[in-house]
Amino acid sequence: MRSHPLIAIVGHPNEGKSSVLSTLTEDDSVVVNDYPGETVECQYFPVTINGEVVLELVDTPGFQNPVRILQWMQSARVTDDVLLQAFLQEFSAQEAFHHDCELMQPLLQGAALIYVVDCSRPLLEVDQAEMEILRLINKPRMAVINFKEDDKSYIAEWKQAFRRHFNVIREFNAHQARFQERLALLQTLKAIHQDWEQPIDIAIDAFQKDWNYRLAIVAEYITNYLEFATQLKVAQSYQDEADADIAQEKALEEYHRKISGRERDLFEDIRKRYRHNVYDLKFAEQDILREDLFADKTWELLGLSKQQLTIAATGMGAGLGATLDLATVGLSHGFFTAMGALMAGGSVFLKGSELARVRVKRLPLGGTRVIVGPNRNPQFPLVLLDRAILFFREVSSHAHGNRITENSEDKPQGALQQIEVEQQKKILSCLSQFDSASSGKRERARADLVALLKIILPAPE
Ligand SMILES: Nc1nc2c(ncn2[C@@H]2O[C@H](COP(=O)(O)OP(=O)(O)OP(=O)(O)O)[C@@H](O)[C@H]2O)c(=O)[nH]1
Ligand SMILES: [Mg+2]
Repeated sequence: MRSHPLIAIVGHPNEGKSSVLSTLTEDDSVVVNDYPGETVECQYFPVTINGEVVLELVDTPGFQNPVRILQWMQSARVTDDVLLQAFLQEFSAQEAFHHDCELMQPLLQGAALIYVVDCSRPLLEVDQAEMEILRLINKPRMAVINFKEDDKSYIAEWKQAFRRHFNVIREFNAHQARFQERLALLQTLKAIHQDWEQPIDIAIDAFQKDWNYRLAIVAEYITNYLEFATQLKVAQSYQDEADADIAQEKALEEYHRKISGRERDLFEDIRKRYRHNVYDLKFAEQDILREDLFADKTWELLGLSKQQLTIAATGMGAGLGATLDLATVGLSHGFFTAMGALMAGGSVFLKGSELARVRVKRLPLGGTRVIVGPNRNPQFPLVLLDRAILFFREVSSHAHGNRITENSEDKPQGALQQIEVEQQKKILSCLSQFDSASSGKRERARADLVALLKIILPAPE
C-alpha cells in the first residue's frame, strides 16, 4: 500500500485529462493530443520533491461504453462494495471494453478520482452515464471543470448534474493554471478523502518550499549573470597597426558572443528549474554593442512602441538621474560617470558601443592590445535584467499541459517599467559595488541584489 495519495484522472476521451495531469504534476512528458483516444493505457506519474514521492497521479484512457456499463451495473445483483470487481471480472476479456476496464484499475489500488470534463460543450447522455457509474462505484471523487473553449453557456446544466454525483466541484484551466491554482486544487482533495489530510498538507508544504527555493536559485543565477555582464572585458592583441581594426572587431564580437551565450545559459537554467522540456520562449537576440540599447528593436522586444520608448527613457532618466542622490546611495564611479554624461548631454539615449569602453594598450614586448569592456552604461544591465525578468515570468507561469508555443513578440510590456524607482536605484547601487576592491562589499552587494530580485521577479498579482 502506498503511503502517498494516489489520484486517477478519469473522464470522457479528449476532454483534457492528460492536460490537467500534466499541469498538476509539472510533467511535460505526458502525451497530450487533439486526437480522441490518445491515452490507451494507465500511466503512473509520481511527483517527487527532493527524491521523495509526495503524490502520484494516474493518466487513464477515456470511457468507451458508459451507457452499456451503467445498464449492466444497474442490473447486476451484487453489493456496492464488490461492484467494481464484478464489472472487471465480467468485461476484462472483451476487447471493446479494454479502455473502460483499464481506467478502473487504479481505483482497485485505492486511488481517489478526479473526473475531468470540458464544460464548453453541452451535457450528453454518455456524461450522465459516466457520472452515475462513478457514483455507484463510490470512491472518493471530485469533478474538475476544464474549459477548452471560452464558451461558458452550458455551465449551469453541468453544475446541476455534478451536484447529484459529486460533493466537490472545481474549475481548473489546464492551459492557464498557475502555481497557486494548482495548490488550491490539491487543498480541495483533502475534502474528498479524510485520511489524506496529513499527506496532502505535507505535499503542499513541500511544493511551497520547493517553489520558494526555485525563486531563490533563479535570483542567484540572475545576479551571477549581471555581475558577469557588467564586469566583462575582452582583449585582443595585434602586432601590426594595419590589423588594428580587425582586432577591435574580433574583440567586440567575442564580447557580444560571451554575453549572449551567458543569457542563453541563464534562460536554459531557468527553464530546467521550472521543469520545462517542451515549452521555450525565444527572444530575438539583441546586438548589445552595435545597436543602440534604446534602438526600436530592443524596446519592441520589451513591447514598447517608439512613443512609449521615449516616455520610458525619459522616466528612467528622471528616475536614475534627477531623483538619484548619488552620494546617498553610495554608487561607485563607473556607472554614474556615464549617467552624468548622459544627463549633462540632455539625452537619455546612449549607444551600447559607446559605453563598452574600447582601450588600446601598448605591450611592453612590442605589439598592441585592444580591450573591450566593461560596459558602463547604467541602462545596459537594466535591459539585460528586463529580458531576464520577462523570460522568468513567462516560463515560471506556463502550464505544462499547454503545449502551444507562443511568440515572444506577443508579450506584454517590459517588466522594469513597473518596478519602483527606489528599487531600480537599489539594483544599480548593488551592481556598482561589483567593482569594489573590497570582497566584503561585493558579497554584501550580491546578497542585497539576490534579496531584491526575490521580491521583483514574481509577476504582480
Ligand atoms: N484551449 C484549451 N485546450 C485544451 C485544454 N485542455 C486540453 N485542451 C486540448 O484538448 C485536446 C485534448 O487534450 P488531452 O489532455 O490530450 O485530452 P485527454 O482527455 O487526455 O484525451 P484522451 O487521452 O484522448 O482521452 C488537446 O488538443 C489539448 O491541447 C484547455 O484547458 N484549453
Ligand atoms: Mg489523454
